Amino acid sequence: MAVELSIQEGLAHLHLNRPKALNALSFEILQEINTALANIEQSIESRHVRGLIITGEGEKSFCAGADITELMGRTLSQQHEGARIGQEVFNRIAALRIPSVAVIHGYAFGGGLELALSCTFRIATARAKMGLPEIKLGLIPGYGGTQRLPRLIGEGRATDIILSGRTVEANEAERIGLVTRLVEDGQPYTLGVEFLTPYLKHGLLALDMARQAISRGVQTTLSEGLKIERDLSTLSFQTKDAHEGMTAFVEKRQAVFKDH
Ligand code: CO8
Repeated sequence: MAVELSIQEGLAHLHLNRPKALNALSFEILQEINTALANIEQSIESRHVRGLIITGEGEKSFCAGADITELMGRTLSQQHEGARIGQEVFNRIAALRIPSVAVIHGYAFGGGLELALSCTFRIATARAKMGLPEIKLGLIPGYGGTQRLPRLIGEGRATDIILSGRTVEANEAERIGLVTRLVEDGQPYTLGVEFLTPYLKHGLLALDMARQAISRGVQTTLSEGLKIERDLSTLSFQTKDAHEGMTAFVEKRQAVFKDH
């Protein structure tokens, strides 16, 4: 299997293991990710998982994108179906109720960057290089890049990156908000754990509602967004975690959230 899933200490680890092709995403790998996601969703429901870390095998690459050799000679309807599948898999990652992080320690191009864009966070080491080079192949992104990138870094910067197909180095990626944080070189999974840990002490319900308010709000008007915030904020008061959080504050102790 080119996609390895392990679950330990409340964290799911999705590892792309196809280093000979720089972890390029074949359609089989997309299906494997989909199967792993079903497993992760179940583990979230049974409260065994509170965070997801995605890494790629080898020193060189997180993921070099869709498998270009597979994309050639296909019919229009096959390409359309391929894009639908890729978008569906990445939407599934974006919709997880838990925080997720892609650890970019080398290349993240095309579908590889789109995979990272579907995560809640992206961290990168100084060696990371990323971009959406589809334009150089005579193509445009098909797994969410033209939609998620401008929402993350703004239309102007996204247009530059997509229309030039240029490589964005780690420093620039952090400066423009494409990656959440630059981190020292290290074992990718460990880097992911170190990054996610501070978020995981919070209750999943509040984390999910905050993410929903942000992601739904940025896609609408300010007044509509404020209504979404009002509703979700009111809802957050109804949870037992909210009772525990406020009680713990008054009692001057650490809150223990149980995601209910
Ligand atoms: N697909 C297939 N194989 C790949 C890919 C890829 N995306 N990237 C690298 N490889 C393979 C190479 O062919 C090579 O294989 P081999 O050793 O058998 O020749 C091996 O990985 C190592 O690659 P390089 O020797 O090229 O390594 P370098 O360090 O010299 O270069 C690069 C690394 C810069 C990453 C270079 O490999 C490269 O430019 N790769 C392609 C990057 C790219 O264009 N990605 C975007 C692909 S398109 C896409 O993601 C979305 C399309 C829209 C989908 C729509 C759905 C239908």
